[in-house]
Amino acid sequence: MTREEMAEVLEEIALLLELKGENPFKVRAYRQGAETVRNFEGEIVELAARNELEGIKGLGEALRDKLHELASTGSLKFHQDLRAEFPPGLFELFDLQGLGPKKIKTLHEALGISSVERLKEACEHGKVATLPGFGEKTQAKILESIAQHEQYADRFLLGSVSPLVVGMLDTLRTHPEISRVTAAGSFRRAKETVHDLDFLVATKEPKLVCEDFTTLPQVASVIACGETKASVRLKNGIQCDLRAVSNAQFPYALLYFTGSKEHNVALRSLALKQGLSLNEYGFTPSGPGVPPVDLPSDLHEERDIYQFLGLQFIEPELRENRGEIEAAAARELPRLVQLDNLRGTFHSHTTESDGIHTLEQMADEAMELGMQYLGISDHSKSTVVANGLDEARLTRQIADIRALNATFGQFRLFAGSEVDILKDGSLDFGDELLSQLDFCVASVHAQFHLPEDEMTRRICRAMENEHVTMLGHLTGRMLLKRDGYAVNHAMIIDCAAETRTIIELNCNPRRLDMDWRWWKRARDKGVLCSINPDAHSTEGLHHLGLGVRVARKGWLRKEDVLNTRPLEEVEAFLKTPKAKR
Ligand code: DGT
Ligand code: CA
Ligand code: CA
Ligand code: ZN
Repeated sequence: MTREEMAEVLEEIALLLELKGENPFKVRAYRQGAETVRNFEGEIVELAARNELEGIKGLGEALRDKLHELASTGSLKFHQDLRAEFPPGLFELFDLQGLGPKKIKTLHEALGISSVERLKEACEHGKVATLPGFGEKTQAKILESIAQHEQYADRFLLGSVSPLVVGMLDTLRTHPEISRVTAAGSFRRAKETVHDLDFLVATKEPKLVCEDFTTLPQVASVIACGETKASVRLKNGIQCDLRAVSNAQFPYALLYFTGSKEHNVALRSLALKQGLSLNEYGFTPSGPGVPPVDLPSDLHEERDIYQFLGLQFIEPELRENRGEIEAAAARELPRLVQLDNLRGTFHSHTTESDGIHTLEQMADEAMELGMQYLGISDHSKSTVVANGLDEARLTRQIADIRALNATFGQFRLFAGSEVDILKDGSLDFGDELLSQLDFCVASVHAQFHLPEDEMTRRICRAMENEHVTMLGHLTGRMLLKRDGYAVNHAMIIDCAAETRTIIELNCNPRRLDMDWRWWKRARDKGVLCSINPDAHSTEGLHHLGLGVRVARKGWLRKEDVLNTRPLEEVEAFLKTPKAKR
C-alpha cells in the first residue's frame, strides 16, 4: 500500500458517501483525511500500519482506525461494503474528465445512470441537456469526454505496469521448469502506454508452465490456458499473454513477440532478399526458385539473428521501423544512454510548493541514489494551486539552499525555479531574480487552450530569455487523461537549438514529455536533453529509470543528456552564458 493509494481510498469513500447523500461534514472529513495523508511529513503508511497515528491533526479516531486497517491488511471492509452498494459501472463514471460527484449524483438520481454506456445513450437522446444544471453545452462536453475515455480505456501506463511486470518475472524466474523468461511486446519496447503484456518463456514443459502461470498471485481471472499459451487478466485489469517455446525457438519467438509489427515486417522482407523466410520459429529457405542458403546452426540469442542478417543488434526500444534497420545495416546505430550514466538531475519540488518532502529529505534521497547533484525547482507564484513561491519566498529558499550546500561534502543542490510561462510568453519572475538562480525550468501551467501558433510563439518567447535553462513538459499532456496543448514541435525544437535552451524529458509516468518520437530530430539539431523526474516526493526521484527508457526510445546517447555530466562539468555549463553553451 502506498501513500497515494491510501489517499485514493479515502477520496473514493468521500465520493460514495456524497452520492448516498450522507452528512456533508462526514464527507468533508474523508476528503480532508485524504489531503492529510498526501501532505503528511513522515512515513504515514508505516505509522498507520503500526497504529501510531494518534495526535496527527486532521485525523479523527474513526479515520485513524480505518487507515490502520488499510495499511496493515491492504484493504478496508468499510470501503468494500460501501462499494458493493453501487453498481460496478458507476466507478467508470469517476474516470470521465469534467464530471464531478455532484453531476454524477444528479445523473444517478434523475436518470438512473450508472455506467458510461448508459450515459452515452442518454446524451445521444438529449436527455442529459434537460437536467437542471446541465444544458446542451455540458452534454456535448460529456460526449467528448466519453469519446476520449473510450480511446484510453484499453491502455495502461508503462510506468504503472512496470512494478507488476518485475514482480511476475521474479516469480517466473524461480520456476524449476523455466530456463529463460522475458517480457516482450510494447512493454519491452518501452512504449509510453501498453495495451497488453506479452511474456515469453523457454521450457521443456510448456503445458505445466502455462497452468502455473495462471495461478500467479497477480492474476484475477483466466481467459484461456492451452498447450503452449495462456491468457489471463490481472487484478489491475490488464490482459497478459504467455507463450511457452523451446530453448531453440526462444530467440526467434522473442524477436517476433517483441515487435513492433512494422519492425518485424521490414526485417522479414530483408531476410527474403537473402533467400530466407523468417518467422517466430526460425529461418527456412524461402521457397521454389530461390538458391539454397545455409541455415544458421549456432544461434542462441536475438543478437545472433540480427548478425546473421548482416545487422548490428537493435535495442528493443528502437524497434519501430523508424530507420533503425537501415542504421543497423550501415553500422550507425547510436550507443544509447543508460540509467547508470546519470550523475544527477534537475526539476524537483519540495514542501515549499506542492512537494511532500523537505529540501533535506530530497537531498538525502538523491545522495542515497548516488547522485552528485539535484536541482530544486518549486513552482512560481502564478501557480497558486501548487502554493507557488513569490519573490520573497524564493529569495529565502535560495539562501537556504546555499546554507545547506555548505554542510555537504561532494553533493550539491542547485537553486532553481519552475517558473510559469505567462500567457504572452513573459515569465513569472523578473530577470533580476532569475539571474540569482543556478538554473530555471520554464513551463506552461495555465491558459492551455491557445491556438497552436500562439502557444508556439508563447513558448519560444520564454526560451529566448537568457535565464531559462530548460523547457519543462513541452505539451503538458497527461497520458490517458488529457492530450497536450497544441504546439508546433518542429518550431520549438528549432528555437531550442537557436537559443541553446535544453528540452526536458519529464519522467513522470503520466507525462513522458517531450514525446519520444521527437527526440532524434532534436538531437540531430544539437538540442540537449535533461532527464528530469519532476519529483514531488523522494519516491518521485525513482522515476528516472522510466525516463531513461524513453530517452533510449528517442535514440538519445549519453552525450545528448546534460545530467550524464559530472558535477564540475554541469557547474561550469550553468555558469557559461547561454549563448555560448
Ligand atoms: P500493444 O499490446 O498494443 O501495446 O502492442 P504490442 O506491440 O505488444 O502488440 P501485441 O501484443 O498485439 O503483439 C506483440 C507482438 O507480436 C507485436 O509487437 C509483434 C507481434 N505480432 C503480433 N501480431 C502480429 C502480426 O500480425 N504480424 C507480425 N509481423 N507481428 C505480429
Ligand atoms: Ca502487447
Ligand atoms: Ca498480446
Ligand atoms: Zn510543471
